[in-house]
Amino acid sequence: MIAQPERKIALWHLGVAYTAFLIGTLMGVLQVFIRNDALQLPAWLDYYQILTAHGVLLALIYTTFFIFAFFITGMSKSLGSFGPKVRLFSWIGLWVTLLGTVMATVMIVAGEASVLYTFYAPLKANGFYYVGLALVIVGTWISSFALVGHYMVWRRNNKGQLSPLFAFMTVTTIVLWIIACLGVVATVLFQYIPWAFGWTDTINVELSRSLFWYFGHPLVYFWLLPAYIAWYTIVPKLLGVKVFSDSLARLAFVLFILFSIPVGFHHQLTEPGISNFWKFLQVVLTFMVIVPSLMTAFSMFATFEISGRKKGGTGLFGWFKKLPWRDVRFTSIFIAMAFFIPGGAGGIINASFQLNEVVHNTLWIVGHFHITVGTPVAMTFMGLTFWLIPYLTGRRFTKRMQRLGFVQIITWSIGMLLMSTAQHVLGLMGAPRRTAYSGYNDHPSAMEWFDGIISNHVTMAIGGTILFLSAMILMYMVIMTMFVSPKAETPEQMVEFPLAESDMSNTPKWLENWWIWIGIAAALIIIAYAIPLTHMIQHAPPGSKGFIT
Ligand code: HAS
Ligand code: CU
Repeated sequence: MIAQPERKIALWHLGVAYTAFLIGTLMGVLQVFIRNDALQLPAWLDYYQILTAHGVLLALIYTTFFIFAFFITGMSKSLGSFGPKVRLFSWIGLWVTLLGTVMATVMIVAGEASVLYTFYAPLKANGFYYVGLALVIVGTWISSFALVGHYMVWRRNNKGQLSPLFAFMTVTTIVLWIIACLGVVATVLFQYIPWAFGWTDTINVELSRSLFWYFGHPLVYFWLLPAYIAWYTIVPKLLGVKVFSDSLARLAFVLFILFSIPVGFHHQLTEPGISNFWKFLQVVLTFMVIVPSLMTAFSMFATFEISGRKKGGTGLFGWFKKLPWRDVRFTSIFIAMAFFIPGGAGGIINASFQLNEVVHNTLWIVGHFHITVGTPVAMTFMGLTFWLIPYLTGRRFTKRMQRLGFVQIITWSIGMLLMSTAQHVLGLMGAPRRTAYSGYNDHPSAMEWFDGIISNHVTMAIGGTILFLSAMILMYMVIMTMFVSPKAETPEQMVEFPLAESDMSNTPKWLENWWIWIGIAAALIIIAYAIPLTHMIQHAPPGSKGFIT
């Protein structure tokens, strides 16, 4: 059991995370009903406002607070208790991030920031919305430095040793996060804030988007890597085996530092102002960043197979039956992984220069991110929540809760399957995204397109409703395990932090030489971005004044 102060910090993070989750999922279900014309919003609420709240609260706030709760618990578990400074800075980080969150949320609720979670210029929000976002980033940096400080103390006390896998992966994710944030910090501080407060009249739109996506793509790996940490370090424990390969796992993570940043143009393939050469270069690098995910898939299959064979599974798929399906901590994560197969394949389609023309700005993309961040990542986090909260509160994870857990993950899977399949198909038929009104449903001939069972806005709404139900079950479980479930009294009732053993005897030491990786990453970033960004500044068209929806 980790020390009480860390438990408290982690629980506070989880409390904020699930408050954001509650509001965010409510906004989600409103979303699919409006899309279906089944709901007319009252005059004081607007489609873009709830879409912004949905995106910001789930994709940015829920994830971030959950991730830090997981990191804080895992770092204390694997490296030992935090010193007083690390604790202090973790608290300050929490409060600053929370302050920023509240500011940004108030602005959204007040209708002053209906700019969606990508806050593309020339859509313009109240200046305090951007200040709120900046505080969120600063807060996460403070929390990050606290964790890195904890790691450095450990390294000083354990000279020449490789750090435990959990800590290594946490630091990798933080390094990635800090480098990624530089882009969004630059655009928010030097472009959006002066523009929103009226200190400058116009904004360089293309530059702001490019700096945003410099951050926006690695942002998705900031969500994904904590899920991968669970896949690599928690799943083997649940299966009763060791980590398949410590060095493979570390190498995969290091590759994310190298290749996840110089790829942001794959979100801007349809935009003018960036020449094809730079788009193509970044597409090539995007295909490089697929490699560590394929390595992860390989590792997972190897882990399953080793554990299955150990339990007597024979034949090509015999191991499959031997997996611990009755353990909701495992089954949740397994389903999450399974969703990532089509999710990742969709990503490869998006990244393919020409195919992007077909799917860009359609509901296909919305389908894509609901089966990447919305299931592989979110459902891994749910599977972790089941034991993380009772572990931190010292309460039991009762049989009844475990059964509810199954209901929760199965409803989430069915809801996502219906909703995201409908979104993918509708997208291919041309249904646009990021828009309240498409007009397609009005035209009699177009009606037919959208009448298929899967390609139907009703399917999407049914999926969305099931998802909301599932979210409410999860909220119930969160509240129970946080405040109500009986305290664990016997050792069998105690919930453990299932951390697998990792054999580091063959792991090369250079994998933990951060300066090598940061250096190569910086070089790749400069190659991919220096010239096109300079062009955007030198040959900028007249700036844009800004629009408020
Ligand atoms: Fe993406 C747009 C390309 C991964 C999230 N992506 C988005 C947006 C979001 C998002 C939020 O190139 C929308 C942004 C917006 O609002 O405009 N994406 C990729 C590529 C990958 C990828 C190449 N995306 C993610 C992840 C996300 C995420 C991860 C969140 C966490 N994405 C794009 C592109 C766009 C885009 C374009 C812009 C589109 C446009 O035009 O606007 C890759 O990283 C994917 C690699 C993954 C794999 C899968 C490996 C499989 C594994 C599972 C193994 C399973 C097991 C279980 C072991 C190759 C690891 C076995 C089970 C059995 C049942 C057998
Ligand atoms: Cu991307």
